[in-house]
Amino acid sequence: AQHTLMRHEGIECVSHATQSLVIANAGLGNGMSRQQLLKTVEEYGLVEALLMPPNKPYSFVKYGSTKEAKKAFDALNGKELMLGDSDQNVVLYCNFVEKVFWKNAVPTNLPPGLTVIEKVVSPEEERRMLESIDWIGDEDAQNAQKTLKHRKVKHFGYEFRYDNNNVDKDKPLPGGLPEICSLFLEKCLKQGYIKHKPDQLTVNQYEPGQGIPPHIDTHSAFEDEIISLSLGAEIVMDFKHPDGHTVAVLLPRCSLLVMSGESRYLWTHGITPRKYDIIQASELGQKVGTITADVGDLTLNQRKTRTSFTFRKVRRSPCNCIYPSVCDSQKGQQRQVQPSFPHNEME
Ligand code: AKG
Repeated sequence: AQHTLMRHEGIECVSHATQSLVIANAGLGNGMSRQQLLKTVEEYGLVEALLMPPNKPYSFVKYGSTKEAKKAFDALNGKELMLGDSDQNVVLYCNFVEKVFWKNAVPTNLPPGLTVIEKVVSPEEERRMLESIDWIGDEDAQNAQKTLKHRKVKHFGYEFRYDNNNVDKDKPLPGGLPEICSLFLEKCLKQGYIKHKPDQLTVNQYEPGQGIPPHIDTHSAFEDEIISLSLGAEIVMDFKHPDGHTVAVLLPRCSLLVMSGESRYLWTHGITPRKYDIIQASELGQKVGTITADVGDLTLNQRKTRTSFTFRKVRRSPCNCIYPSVCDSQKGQQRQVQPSFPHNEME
């Protein structure tokens, strides 16, 4: 049965011992981390390569010799293992393969107009900004704070309405943006990250397992340049072009995502609700950018509570961008080709 399963995946297993094994139930797709698997397979010999294809329930390991691979096969085939610190057990199944291979995706570029700037706030600024958001104090402020199915949300400056995906431009919220944001926004203007001072802020708080559906911020609601500050933890955000091309972008803690031009107007952005992100092991916690399918270097990163500050400028005249197929200003009330916020997001 194992052989058939592997054949379905285009993996040719052989019955004689070789230097390489495919290990089923030891993949990123079933919750195994690179660290755990490496520790397990290293017990039997020198590991020349460990390939973990994204979202697959198996991995490949190549040993320095057939003898080592055979030792690993004998020890690991049928072995029960606890996944990380979860209470879930898996049984590993091994097969020999002639060679380990996986087509590495071509390195992906960030969507045009998108930049991620690292360390835009210090840990001290991060702490103060997080403390400035009072999630429990003003439950009466129904307009400005909503518990959505997938995350906590609070609005400043103007309320973003998830029923019509727009803002009431004539009804600014009292108090404007929190004072602590002024300094930060001044810095963004001075450094040239943005050209216009935002007047609307949405603070989203995501617990592990939560996310935000893929969407394009309504063109008629906001100007170009939407920026999002990631506080508390890093996360992977998925961008998708209408032709289906997707790019996963790692947003490190204390980094600023700037979406402008094509990435703001044409690509959807969203966060898949899950507890782990697949990221490059060598970039853990330090580098920004796209996650290429370098299967020799992927691992799982456990999510933690992330709070994002998304700043936008309310648009006062219709949008005249060069992407009419996704522009509500240029299509009247017609339905958008790209999904906006699904209307069932509220509880
Ligand atoms: C939104 O509120 O529309 C977002 O896209 C939030 C993005 C983020 O959490 O960084």
